[in-house]
Amino acid sequence: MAKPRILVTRRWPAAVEARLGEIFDARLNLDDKPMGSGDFRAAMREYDAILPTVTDKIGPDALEVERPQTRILANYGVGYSHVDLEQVNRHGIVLTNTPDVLSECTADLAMTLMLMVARRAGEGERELRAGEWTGWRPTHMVGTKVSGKVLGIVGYGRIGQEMARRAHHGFGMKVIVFNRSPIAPEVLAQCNAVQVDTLDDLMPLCDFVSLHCPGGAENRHLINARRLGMMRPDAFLINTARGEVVDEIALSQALWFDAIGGAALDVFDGEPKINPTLKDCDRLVMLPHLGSATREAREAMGFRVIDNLQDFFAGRAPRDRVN
Ligand code: 8YV
Repeated sequence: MAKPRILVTRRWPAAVEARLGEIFDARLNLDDKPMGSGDFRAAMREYDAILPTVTDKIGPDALEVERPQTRILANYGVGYSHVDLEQVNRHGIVLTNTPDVLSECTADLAMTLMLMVARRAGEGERELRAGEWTGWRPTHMVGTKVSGKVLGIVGYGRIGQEMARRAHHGFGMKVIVFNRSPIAPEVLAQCNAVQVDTLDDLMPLCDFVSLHCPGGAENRHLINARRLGMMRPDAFLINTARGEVVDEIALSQALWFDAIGGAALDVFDGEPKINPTLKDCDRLVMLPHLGSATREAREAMGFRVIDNLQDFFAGRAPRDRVN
């Protein structure tokens, strides 16, 4: 039987690419550039499976193909708000993602951001490298203590729970949770967490608010001017979820006017373009979407995609099917 033809839209870790080449008739995008909708439509006519990432905007244009050859989109990543699910379903295409394998690393990065913004690590490194450090003094670059503070977690899925574990067991933080559906008491009890009914209940209670919910239309600007206004003036916002969850203009205004203590972002609306209003903000840490960027997570994500494809082409239900 002929091997399934698959298109990998970006470069992946070498070990995963090698394995893909053994199992499938794999075409790698050697340019490693994001695909446009025209290229995506052409690929839909040609490949049995496409393996996209967050940089492939798979909207209605990209999917406007009569009777596509593609039967499965095996996304490299857990979030899939870049895929138009309605159109994918209309074509009867299966969509899978890669949960679990990146949860720890993404939570590690959210902790990194929380510590960086509270302890002014980015500012400190910039000052030192610029040769502007004049030496130790009691009032130099004084930040905010993290240990023992109140952390609000928005979205208590796998990554949110990993964040809670680190914050509670490692840093003695008190964890408050907002999640659309109720979380089982035994799961909350693992971190002595308390679930509140609404996001409005959570915002004013926290020293840190960390976002771990999905992106997409439903959560667009969940953190808006009104909710930023509910935060304590010394509180910090952390986003490792999706850029669109935060109204970035409202956030830059909150930072300019000292309405909140600071923010740390790993994801941006319309990334890799950065809203210019953010670039001028002090007390803002920005990283280039590094949540899952460890050797371990990126390899595990790739092998998880392979598991899903092997199940699919063997006629079994892929474990990470999302539609
Ligand atoms: C991925 C992510 O690396 O998995 C996700 O949802 O945000 C990232 O960590 C990226 O999306 C690649 O598709």
